[in-house]
Amino acid sequence: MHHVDVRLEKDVYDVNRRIADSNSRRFRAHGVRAFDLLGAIGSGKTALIERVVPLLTARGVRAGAIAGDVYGDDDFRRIIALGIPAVNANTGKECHLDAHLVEHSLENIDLDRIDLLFIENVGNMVCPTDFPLGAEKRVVIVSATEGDDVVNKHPMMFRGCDIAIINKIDLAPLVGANLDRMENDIYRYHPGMKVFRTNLKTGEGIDAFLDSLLE
Ligand SMILES: Nc1nc2c(ncn2[C@@H]2O[C@H](COP(=O)(O)OP(=O)(O)O)[C@@H](O)[C@H]2O)c(=O)[nH]1
Ligand SMILES: [Mg+2]
Repeated sequence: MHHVDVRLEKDVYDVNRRIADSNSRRFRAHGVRAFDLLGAIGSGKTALIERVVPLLTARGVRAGAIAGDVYGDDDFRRIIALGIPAVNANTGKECHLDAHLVEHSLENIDLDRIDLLFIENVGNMVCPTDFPLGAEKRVVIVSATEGDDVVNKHPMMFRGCDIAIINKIDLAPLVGANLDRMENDIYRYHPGMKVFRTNLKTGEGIDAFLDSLLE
């Protein structure tokens, strides 16, 4: 029985990987750069999209987004308010997006009308790690209010991502979070990782992040 379970799990990952590769080819065929945004509920994934989209528009980059959530359209509404094309992707009860759901969402977004696609994953620090979506880079956002041990508790998340953001730095003093500890924990799990500290309420730190994202 145990062998069957393990086998099944491997198949699920293999199927996801194949569809992710196909998504990736599709993005490239349309000249779209896709980025997977990961992090806990409330870490600042949607806030990041809200901050970055006007900067992209100013650079002549047309953005679009897939809003991934278990339920509802709260994020979708915030993204639509930015005036960019967006698709709402509800997982129902799954704690992560998968490549197939992204493939399906792409039926409702015209890739020829955008240059860049944000895929906001379901708020979760564990489940999404095993499910690549076909994005060029994975960005993980943690916030000071999650506790400065949050990085240490999630090695797989930081190993699997390309860029890390430590957000809500304005609140660090209020919750007693040691930002240096968070950053050092990131380097321990992922030496050489690109790390940015942001306050998404004010936009502090966002330009440096954006340069790195687009490089
Ligand atoms: N003080 C402060 N609040 C923030 C910051 N970034 C996001 N928030 C707030 O945190 C809450 C959750 O942000 P949201 O982007 O919805 O998180 P998501 O669940 O990861 O998409 C919202 O009320 C944001 O306004 C920040 O840097 N500082
Ligand atoms: Mg959100």
